[in-house]
Amino acid sequence: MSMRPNSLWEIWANGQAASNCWLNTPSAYVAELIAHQGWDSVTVDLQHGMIGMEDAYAMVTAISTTDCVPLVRVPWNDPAQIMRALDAGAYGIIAPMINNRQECEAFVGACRYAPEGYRSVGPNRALLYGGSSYLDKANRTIVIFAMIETVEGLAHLESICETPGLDGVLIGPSDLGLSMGREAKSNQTDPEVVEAIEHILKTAKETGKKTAIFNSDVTYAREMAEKGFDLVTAASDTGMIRNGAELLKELKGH
Ligand code: 3PY
Ligand code: MG
Repeated sequence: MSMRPNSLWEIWANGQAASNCWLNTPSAYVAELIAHQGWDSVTVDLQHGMIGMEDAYAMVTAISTTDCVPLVRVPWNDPAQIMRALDAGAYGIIAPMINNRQECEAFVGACRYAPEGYRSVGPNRALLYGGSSYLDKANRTIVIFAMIETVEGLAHLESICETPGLDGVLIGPSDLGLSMGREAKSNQTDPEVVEAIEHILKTAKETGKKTAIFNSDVTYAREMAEKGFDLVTAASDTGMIRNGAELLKELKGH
């Protein structure tokens, strides 16, 4: 039996941008509901939001009732958390705040089995989800993104992007803005931050890496896809609930 493919690779081979939805809510049901909407991938966020590793197991399982690709943002560049998320069946790992080559190499190593890395063997649920060739194929199937969201990461961008085994970089516009002494917000229009975002996009592409960006607005996310990003976050579970709650204003007539 072969390993279940990661459809993100197919989307990229076709020159398309993948649509991603962000999950902050510790709920398998919410994860399942969103995965059924047809997003190419969803990201279970263990860094911010309210989700713990136990919640993440149930969420990743719920997501796998669909073809939606389960990604996990780990709370930090911590091999222990990365390995647990992978063993639960995450088909992609996002590590926050990668600042230099050394941190990036540690990240890649935690995600890859030997000889490419030092991921420990014990795939458990990942074997059920991925299939019996998981051990042989995981290194080439699982997608890993280093987040560029600090001035230090920007300063070491090229060497981070050149790290062997890294698949792509993901821009965190809020932290990036804050780190640059600008406003911490998504959907950046600040010229200095926009310039940095474009620089990251160009450098990552030149080094053959995939490019991803967090956004909280659908129009902005579409623009990012048109600029050439390979994966765009366009919405989150909590954002959708907040938008839905605006209906109360309609009810009240203001
Ligand atoms: C940021 O904008 O800093 C992020 O990490 C997005 O989640
Ligand atoms: Mg961030």
